[in-house]
Amino acid sequence: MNILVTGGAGFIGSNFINYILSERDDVFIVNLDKLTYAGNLENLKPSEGKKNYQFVRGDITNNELVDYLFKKYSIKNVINFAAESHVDRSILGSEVFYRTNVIGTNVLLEASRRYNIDKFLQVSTDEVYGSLGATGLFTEQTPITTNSPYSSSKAAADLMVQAFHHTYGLPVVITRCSNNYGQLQFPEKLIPLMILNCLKDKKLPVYGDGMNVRDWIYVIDHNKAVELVFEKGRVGEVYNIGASREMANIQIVKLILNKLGKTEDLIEYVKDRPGHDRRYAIDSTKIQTELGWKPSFEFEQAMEYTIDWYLANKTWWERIISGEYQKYYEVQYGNR
Ligand code: NAD
Ligand code: TDX
Repeated sequence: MNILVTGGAGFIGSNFINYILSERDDVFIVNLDKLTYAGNLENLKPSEGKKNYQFVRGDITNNELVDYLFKKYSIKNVINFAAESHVDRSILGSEVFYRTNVIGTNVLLEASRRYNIDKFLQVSTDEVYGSLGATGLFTEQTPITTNSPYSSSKAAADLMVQAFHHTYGLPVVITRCSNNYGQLQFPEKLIPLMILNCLKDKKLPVYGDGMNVRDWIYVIDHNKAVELVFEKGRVGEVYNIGASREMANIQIVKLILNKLGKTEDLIEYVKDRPGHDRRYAIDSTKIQTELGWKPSFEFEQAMEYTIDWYLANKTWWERIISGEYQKYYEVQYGNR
């Protein structure tokens, strides 16, 4: 089975490819990734050199390239991870978010239609459902309500994917997952950012009152769910993915401080993120009852692996933070 995986050099996509290729030899994966600031080929060391793996550097918005790859590799399946993925960056500048997340998805859908593919899986997010109050959960029926340029670009892509199913009969499935954590996550996101700042005794910038809630899932659990939906999900359907682990941001920060033996003086409450969604929480009953998925990693344990991974892989993150990321950090947080 030939699968075009896009964005496979990023956090979730590289964990996906490494996981799939360590488990299966009935797939041939072409990884199309632009290698933006977030893409890192080092993430794919375990897969490099495998005969059923091919990396291609390129942009999903490039029609000619995408067409060429579908033809050359007889692509019959697409799993679209490629995206601009960071909410704060979308607030600083939205254009590239719409270009990659919307136009890029359109290019992939058009090629999928031309080549009459068997399955198109769109990797989406719970952020398309907007924000919850103190109670309630997002189900697949929750109306789309987006608040950031990032989430609106992901929602636009989801609607387009569904339109291609309704109009052209393209065999699509969509997954909407909650916040991921784990090895290889770019240190602009909450958990790796706080781990690295702690290790360097830098202030920990907590937005607003620190009481915004996210529902955390270990990246491998997300990827196993993506694999299952890809294999067995009903065409045209949306599947929520989440591990029912709601945490206020400040609880996450204190857990990291505690594990690294640092004190709470490092915490600094900073100006809130504009339009900051208050709470996300996923109801994953559908994937559990229909496809038999359930998360297998326990939160405290998987957070422990994650923190240990950053401790053991200093050269990985030092190389990252010495480059482009440093400029972004200064714009976002000043010289803290
Ligand atoms: P990431 O930012 O770590 O990786 C994104 C990858 O896409 C990078 O390798 C980058 O080089 C590549 N890319 C960006 N623009 C591209 C383009 N125009 N053409 C080709 N490649 C391009 O993101 P991530 O956290 O791994 O997220 C992967 C997907 O999962 C995204 O679609 C995101 O919306 C979704 N998602 C993420 C989370 C999360 O918590 N991180 C949760 C739910 C859903
Ligand atoms: O420095 C920070 N301080 C802080 O308080 C950062 C980077 C974040 N936060 C807060 C904002 C959020 O409430 O932590 C929470 C998590 O923030 P992010 O890691 O930026 O994730 P979030 O905005 O929730 O979006 C993530 O989950 C859904 C991913 O980045 C998206 O790609 C995914 O779709």
